[in-house]
Amino acid sequence: MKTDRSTEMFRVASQYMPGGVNSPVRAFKAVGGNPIFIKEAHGAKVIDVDGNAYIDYVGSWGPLILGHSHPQVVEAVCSMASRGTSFGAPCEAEIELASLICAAIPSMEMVRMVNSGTEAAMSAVRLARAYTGRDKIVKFEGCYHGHADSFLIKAGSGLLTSGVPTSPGVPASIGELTLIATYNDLESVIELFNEYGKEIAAVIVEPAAGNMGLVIPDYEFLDGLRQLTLKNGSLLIFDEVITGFRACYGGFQNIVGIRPDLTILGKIIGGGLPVGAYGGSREIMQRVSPQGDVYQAGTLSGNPLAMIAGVETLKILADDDWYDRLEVLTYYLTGKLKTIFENHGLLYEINRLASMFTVFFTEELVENYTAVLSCDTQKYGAFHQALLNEGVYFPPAQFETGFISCAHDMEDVNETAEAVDRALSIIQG
Ligand code: KE4
Repeated sequence: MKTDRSTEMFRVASQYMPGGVNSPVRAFKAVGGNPIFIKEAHGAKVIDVDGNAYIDYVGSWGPLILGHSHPQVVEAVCSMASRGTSFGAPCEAEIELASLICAAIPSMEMVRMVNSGTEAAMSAVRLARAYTGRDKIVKFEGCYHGHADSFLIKAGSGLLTSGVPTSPGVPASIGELTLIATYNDLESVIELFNEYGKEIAAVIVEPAAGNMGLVIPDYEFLDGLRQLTLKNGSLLIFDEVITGFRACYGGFQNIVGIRPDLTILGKIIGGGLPVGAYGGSREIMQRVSPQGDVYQAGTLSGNPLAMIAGVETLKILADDDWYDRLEVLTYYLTGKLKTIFENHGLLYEINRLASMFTVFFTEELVENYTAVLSCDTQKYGAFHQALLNEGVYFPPAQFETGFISCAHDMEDVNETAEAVDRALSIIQG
């Protein structure tokens, strides 16, 4: 692929923005080479500034479950924009989106809209601390809940990719309030509750972990968290920023049948525009200002463009058998990839859940953080670069999740499989 314009843009961007990007994982540091600059995107494809088209499995890191530039979403956003982009006052679209979310996720009796998953996660933790009168939280190695100080302790996603799971700049006094446990290891949580039980405000967890690459939860682990928090008067927070409306029309909680006290959403509910949300029981949520005393605010929270994009996206997802189609297509893709990797002598692990998947460059079963760390990230980098040159855009980091959209079809999947076969031949030499 000729990518001269991307290379030049990256050079200029790097003069104005740290690392030439506005979010670290986009910089391709984990896979080598320069990031491609995207000019436009339609359906399952992105097109870079040099005119190269790629089958896209990043999907803007999850929001684009319908595919890029869905006509109904674009039309709704353009129509709204012609009537205003932000009012700093209530609008009907907020009610529409809030009611759709609460109807789809029964544990969310009330919801507050914010502008990112980070903002939703930090607000939910503040609310849990106020509601319980406690300060400590439990999070899991390799899970990522955005970049608020409390979460940048042994975090996943870009921190894991950069090899700095705990970020500088987080005061020790804050870090000490975040207790770390091991994903899918209930015993590691029991030990923390035995020592700090009555100090723990909340356990925050990705019910299916997407920031180590995709790690599937053990049901007993999730159910154990629910029992432990109930027993100790702590809240259980499900971070469904990735899984919300991705695994089904609602939360992953709808599938596992576990009712958390608070849920965090983002990505899909904004249809590709900046959004986040947190919600839970009426009893807990009524503590949020101005109804209650727990302060949280935002200039663009509930802005009509993100709301209308989210409403349109959820309405489309609700009225068809999209989730069945996504499941079948993802099953088909990962089955073909498994065979192709084996044909190249690579017995790699491929985790799949609904329309999420990760090819782990390790032969170990990947059920926890330790197994994730056994991945050959160098080889993943070479694979990513070779695949990009074959016109397929996988996540530019081993510790991220790939996404299939409603716009992908069998032709895309077959083209992808052929491209993977060629890329493996190239890197295997
Ligand atoms: P944002 O602040 O990026 O909207 O959401 C933070 C967040 C919270 N919780 C979960 C489970 C998340 O996955 C995220 C953000 N996801 C990453 C990708 N794994 C966003 C991509 C990026 O950081 O550029």
